[in-house]
Amino acid sequence: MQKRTSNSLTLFSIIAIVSSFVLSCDVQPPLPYGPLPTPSQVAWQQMEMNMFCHFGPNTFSGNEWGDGTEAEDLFAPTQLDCHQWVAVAQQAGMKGIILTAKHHDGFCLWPNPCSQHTVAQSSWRNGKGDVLKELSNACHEGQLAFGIYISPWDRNDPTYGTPEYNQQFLATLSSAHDHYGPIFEQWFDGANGEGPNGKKQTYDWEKFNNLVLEKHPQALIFSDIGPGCRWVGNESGAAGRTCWSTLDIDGFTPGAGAPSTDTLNQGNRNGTHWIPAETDVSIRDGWFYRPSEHPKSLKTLLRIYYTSVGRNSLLLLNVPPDTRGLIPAEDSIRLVELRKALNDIFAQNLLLRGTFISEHARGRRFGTSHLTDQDYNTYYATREGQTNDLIEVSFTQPVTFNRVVLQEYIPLGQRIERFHIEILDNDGKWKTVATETTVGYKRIVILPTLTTNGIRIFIDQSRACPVLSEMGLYYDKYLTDSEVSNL
Ligand code: FUL
Repeated sequence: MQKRTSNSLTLFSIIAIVSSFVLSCDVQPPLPYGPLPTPSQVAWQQMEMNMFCHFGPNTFSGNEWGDGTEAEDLFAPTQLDCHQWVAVAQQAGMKGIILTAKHHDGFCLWPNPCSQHTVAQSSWRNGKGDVLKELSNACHEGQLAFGIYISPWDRNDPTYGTPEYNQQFLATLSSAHDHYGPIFEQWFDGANGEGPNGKKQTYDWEKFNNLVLEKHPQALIFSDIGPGCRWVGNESGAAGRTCWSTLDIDGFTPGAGAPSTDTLNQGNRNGTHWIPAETDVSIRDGWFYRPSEHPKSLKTLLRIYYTSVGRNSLLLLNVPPDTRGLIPAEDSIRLVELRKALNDIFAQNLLLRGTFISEHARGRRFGTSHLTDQDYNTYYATREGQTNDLIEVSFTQPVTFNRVVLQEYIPLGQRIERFHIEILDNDGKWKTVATETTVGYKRIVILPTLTTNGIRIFIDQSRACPVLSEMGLYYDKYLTDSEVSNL
């Protein structure tokens, strides 16, 4: 009897040891893969939508590019109220605002001591006005992040086109970065035209970047090639349907030396650096306010949302203040409509009504329950080395949907490179309804409206075991199927 007990105990211990070994193998988090985002890049991507404000002499002249000869007095907003800009951004659900502190015309919206072409030389508020100060304070109060666009191209500065200009530009950067922080994003325009003396400048990008990061180590630097985030390659609001957050930058520069716009649009599958795409596009035709222009329709803005945020990119939507220094009512109304539509569309994840099974879950700790828990930091994963998978969800009552949302947990890298979606047809057969490539931080697959009792997501190819934070099925009643058929 004694012997039998000890035998069963031994057997029990062996089983316990083996199963705890198996379980512990299963419950280790997945290993990171490839280039990884910094915590600031992850936080930036989670902002999803920010507001760009083009404001300056062009607001008053109606030009898109001033030539630098504009009189300082041209800049004369009559009712500037940056709190109103912040309120509009908040209502739209945006998380930050980036202001054109200096556009190509060289005019500085703050009293930059290294320039003679600034608000201090204008009669506006007797030369005591400072838009950077007002907006950075308003953002701070409204808990929005504050960023600055400062154009290296300067059509006013007499030193432009000489090595002296780079020193001058560094001093300008210092002035803006010393007084209005924290700065979450420095936006460097790649445009590089001629200065007042007809010369072009060779920019010292390394020094420019170093200065920004010295002053604000958390800031993301935008340029055609980062290093924080990259231009998406167009100004029409569309990231690539395939969109890697990784990019090869060795041997490239911002501007004329940048990779092709197609590459910027799609990233590089084997890219050496994590440089996610930012989609900058204007709510109106131009970047600056013009009374003859009007905001895009709600449907167009929704499509832009799908082709930017829905394609692993951040949307930087330009909303230009007018000559009063206020965002016109028609733009703010449109943004409220956009927010309401997005809230409606994504209010209800229909997957919550379903029952999940998956082929290769990495144990319960990384099981399918995390896919719908609305917590980005918990995730589903397959076992190490398992680079394809099938996640099936069945419903007792049919569901009607037209959007599928997938989110990878990007702190561990971007992995998925091919997936397809099937639904259960009326005749009980599985039918493929989408075949796509990358996922990244967020991928919204646009489908015609479908009603089904089952859906399958096949991860067909992944660079390492797939790691998915969230998954959702939604119904968008704002756009008809034909209005999104080309997305
Ligand atoms: C471009 C500029 O030339 C436009 O005026 C605008 O500022 C846009 C965001 O970037 O390169």
